[in-house]
Amino acid sequence: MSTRNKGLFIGLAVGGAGILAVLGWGAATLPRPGNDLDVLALQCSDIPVTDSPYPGMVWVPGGNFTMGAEGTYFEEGPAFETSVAGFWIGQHEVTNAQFAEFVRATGYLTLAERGIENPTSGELIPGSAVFSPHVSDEPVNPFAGWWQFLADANWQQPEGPGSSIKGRENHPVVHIAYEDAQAYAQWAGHALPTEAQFEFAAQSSLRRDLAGTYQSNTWQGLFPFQHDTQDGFVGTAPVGCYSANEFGLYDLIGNVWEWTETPWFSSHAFLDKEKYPQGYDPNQPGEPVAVIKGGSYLCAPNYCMRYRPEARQAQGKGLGTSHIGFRTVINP
Ligand SMILES: [Ca+2]
Repeated sequence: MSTRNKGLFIGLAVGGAGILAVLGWGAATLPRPGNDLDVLALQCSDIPVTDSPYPGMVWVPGGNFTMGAEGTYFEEGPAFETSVAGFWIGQHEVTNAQFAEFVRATGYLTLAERGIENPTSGELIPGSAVFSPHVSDEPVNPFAGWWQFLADANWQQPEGPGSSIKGRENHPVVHIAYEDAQAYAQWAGHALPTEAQFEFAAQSSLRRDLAGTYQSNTWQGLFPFQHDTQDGFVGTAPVGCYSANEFGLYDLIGNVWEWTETPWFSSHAFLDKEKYPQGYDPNQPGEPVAVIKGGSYLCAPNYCMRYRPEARQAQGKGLGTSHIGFRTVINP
């Protein structure tokens, strides 16, 4: 095993529930899945300014709905009837520009900047997990090679040293751990959505419309080997490139996964929820885990059909990656 692949086991939301990826440590030069490769980049329209007391927020009237689904992935079931009260929610994912404003105002350092603990040495190493399907020469399993723990990767340099968010100001911020998302939300006087709020708001959000036109930024082709980019993007897209849903919300499906404040359990019917206030994922026991929603630019039909409102994924709260971001809500 190369030094790069010395066993750091971290659960990553890459598709299959609770995949354990073996991340290498290092500062390898990676292909840059940012703007450079967005060969078909769409002309993104400006997001309309809403008539809202909270800039950038849209009112979602509450209601009853069927949450969850059956027949696709186990963790989405069982479906059940529930309701949510009305709430305000961000029109789009929090962007790099918005997160930069928060950092300018507070001096906040994200978890990736402060350091992630190497479970082998106990050392704190600044960095994050970057999707990099071609860099791992010794994958322990076919999934492991897709992710690399890259020293000094963080929201400001999403592909590590030498990369930047210049030109990506309107892209969703990534490499955001749960506490980072929560810190931003608190600063703004907002909160993170619950899973039910996200799912309710996303009900009319689509991957593709009836004409086959892509309505969200996902993966087309055989993941992770071939990306046909019919939706216009390889990596993240600027927020608002696709049609808004019935509530006027963009990119709930696709682009980046989004944190919710809801602890993760492996099904809606999990019995011992009170016993695990920080959630429970058998693939990473003892690790606080939250539900992330909406899927990302890496979700493909052959691997991760989680570009659907009812889809859900476990994510360890201590790790953001290059395909997880967030948006916020205001609960009146
Ligand atoms: Ca999203």
